[in-house]
Amino acid sequence: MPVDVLVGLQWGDEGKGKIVDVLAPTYDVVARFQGGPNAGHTLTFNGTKHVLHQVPSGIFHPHIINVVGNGVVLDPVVFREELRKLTARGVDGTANLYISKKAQLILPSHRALDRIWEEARGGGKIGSTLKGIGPTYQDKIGRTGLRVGDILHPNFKERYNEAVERHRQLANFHQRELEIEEAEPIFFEAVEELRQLRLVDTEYLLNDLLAQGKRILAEGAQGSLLDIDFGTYPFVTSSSTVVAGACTGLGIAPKHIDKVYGISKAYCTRVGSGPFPTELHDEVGEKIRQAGREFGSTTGRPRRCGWIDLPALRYAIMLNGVTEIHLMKADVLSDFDEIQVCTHYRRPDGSTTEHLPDLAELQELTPEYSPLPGWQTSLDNISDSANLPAQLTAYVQYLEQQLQVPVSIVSVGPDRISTIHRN
Ligand code: 2SA
Ligand code: MG
Repeated sequence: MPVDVLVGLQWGDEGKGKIVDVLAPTYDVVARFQGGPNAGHTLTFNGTKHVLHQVPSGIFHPHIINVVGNGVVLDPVVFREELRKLTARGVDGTANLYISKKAQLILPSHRALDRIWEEARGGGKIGSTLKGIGPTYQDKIGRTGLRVGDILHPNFKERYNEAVERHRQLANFHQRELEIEEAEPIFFEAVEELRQLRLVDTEYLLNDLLAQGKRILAEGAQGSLLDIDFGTYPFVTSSSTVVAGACTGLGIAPKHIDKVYGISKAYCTRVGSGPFPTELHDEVGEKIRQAGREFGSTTGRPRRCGWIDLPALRYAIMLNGVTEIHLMKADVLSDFDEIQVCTHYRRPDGSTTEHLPDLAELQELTPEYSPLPGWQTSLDNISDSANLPAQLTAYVQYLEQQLQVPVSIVSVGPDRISTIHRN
């Protein structure tokens, strides 16, 4: 069963990009199955930091085929920018890159609508990345979207104009104009370049590769608690971020899926609005933000920070069938005398629950914590799990026992080499 899936177990930014980079050498294919330029996957090696948005994180390994699947929403302008940056760094991003003809296209008018709709929400803003994600998926589900394959047809411009006209009417509903005149010529230039790439039916490509015994790593974006169905709706993204999304977003049958890597920070963050039970509004939260450099890698927004949340992790593990956990950014907690772990929530009536309820109830819950001793020592230069401080090992073992899933990797720094494999 040669498809393994990697998903975030929290609200994104768990460190998925780094882990794909670490695991990539053992795979033949890395495929993105949902999301788009809202994602920011950070990879650090040989002293250089790279941030990828739409290009799969296998791109730095010349032997790997990288696939942008049908479940993705693709912005040709951002994509071209990413490929140019890679070229400037000596990486030929296009050599082994395939893009699904069924992926949805993000138009300049989708980006404009994202902003108009966010502004119209007033105090109830989602805190979207303003990359046009919601409006593009809305067109997809509404069966009015334009897909990558459509750029190959002579009537593309006509269909584009029809879409923009529809978007103009939606903007007018909010007494707003679209303001896309500057963006349009750049969009069409980028579409022209996209046309030169390998635009294929990636579901056939992937299943042919599977038939040849090739190994595929499906790279999730955002996190399980941002899933359109199971996340903290409506404060979610517009795609299926859980493992099931890999099947629909790539055209791969469930029987091919083997391992499910669940990526979690040693603490928790969220960027954008919405409930976050273990959020810290005090200096401890600020200390985590500074130590973890917790600022959005796409938008630069400060991320909200808090302690690890076991009920939320159990929920994500259940939804994804996680077979192993990778615990990220343990080094960020190196300077704390105590680490808090949320074990359950308390309701206003005094009763407790270990379930993640829906929005209204979630906002009324108070997290309850168990403290664990911190390790208060640097994790720099540790490369073997036997050399981890005893308190960190105890923390990891506590999580394993509470979550009933092995923690197979502990990450102790952003670099590829700061990765500790546990057996
Ligand atoms: P959207 O733009 O419609 O998907 O926004 C909807 C919600 O999903 C959240 N979201 C994210 N959360 C964490 N990380 C993401 N990627 C970037 C990063 C974000 C950034 O890696 O740092 O740079 O700000 C991501 N993408 C979407 C978003 O905050 C909304 O809550
Ligand atoms: Mg990110």
